[in-house]
Amino acid sequence: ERDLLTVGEALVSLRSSGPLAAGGPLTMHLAGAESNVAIGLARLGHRAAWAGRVSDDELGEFVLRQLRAEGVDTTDVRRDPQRPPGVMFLERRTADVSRVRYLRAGSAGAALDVDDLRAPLAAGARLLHLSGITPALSDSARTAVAWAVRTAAESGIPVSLDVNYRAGLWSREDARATLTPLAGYAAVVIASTDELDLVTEAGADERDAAADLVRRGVSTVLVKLGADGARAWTADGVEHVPAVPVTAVDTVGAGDAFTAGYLSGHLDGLGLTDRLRRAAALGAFAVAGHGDWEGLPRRDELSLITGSAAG
Ligand code: KDG
Repeated sequence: ERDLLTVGEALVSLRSSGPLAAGGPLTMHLAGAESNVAIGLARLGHRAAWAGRVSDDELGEFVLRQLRAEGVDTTDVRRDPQRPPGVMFLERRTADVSRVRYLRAGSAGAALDVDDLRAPLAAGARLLHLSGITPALSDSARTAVAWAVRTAAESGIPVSLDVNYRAGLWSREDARATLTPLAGYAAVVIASTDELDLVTEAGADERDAAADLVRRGVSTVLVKLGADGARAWTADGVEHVPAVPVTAVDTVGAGDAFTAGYLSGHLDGLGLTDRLRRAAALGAFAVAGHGDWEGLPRRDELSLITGSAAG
């Protein structure tokens, strides 16, 4: 059985080391919040599958080859001969400021629909991971995510939902209307502090938002605090984990790494404290290296970053 099934859009990310308007070399990478999580888990030895649509061209082939090279199961990926790849530019505008520009409207990945998900859901998994990016991509993707969440809940597959609000894709009002009901089906909800009001009607106060989610059946609410670590809210109370101090060179992908570490700990049967420590360790690996996922550890590397005793 698969440990993790995740679904979303994988993107071709073109990274610049300076302002895009000035041109200059771009390097090509695989990006995508859910595929980042799948890679994080596969690196740690879990059986992780990613499902979605890719373009039926060289760029779709690039996406698949990257995932396969990382040991991610791509059996259920569909190739769409009609639609282009989803592309993003990641522009390093200054040393501290990066900007994202998407060319993904009408992409293969955005055309995801329920039929794409029947086989992977039927195959089963110990966890289903989704992000709030996918339902922002199209009506059919929104329907597909809602269907997957309900189907998983009915089959007893715990769902984790990372809010991952992307202002370039939809308004906060639309995100809230879609994500608040979905969150009620999730076992784990992951959000940064400024995303909590998108999964509850209880407002932006962290304690109130977490309490509302727990009341609605969510087991664990993970609130990401960046350099301050994270807090986990459960029916038993709240627990804080500090970030592991490292020299940060690139924070993109840190949230996905955090999620992968947490879910890895869950799959390994660790208690909450050790799950959080593994999450913090993976977040540290992600920020300490360039790229969304390239710096993530194999299992034997977990102890390279101090504080990550959760190996
Ligand atoms: O979490 C990192 C992602 O933001 C990046 O890989 C691209 O999935 C992506 C998105 O839609 O922004």
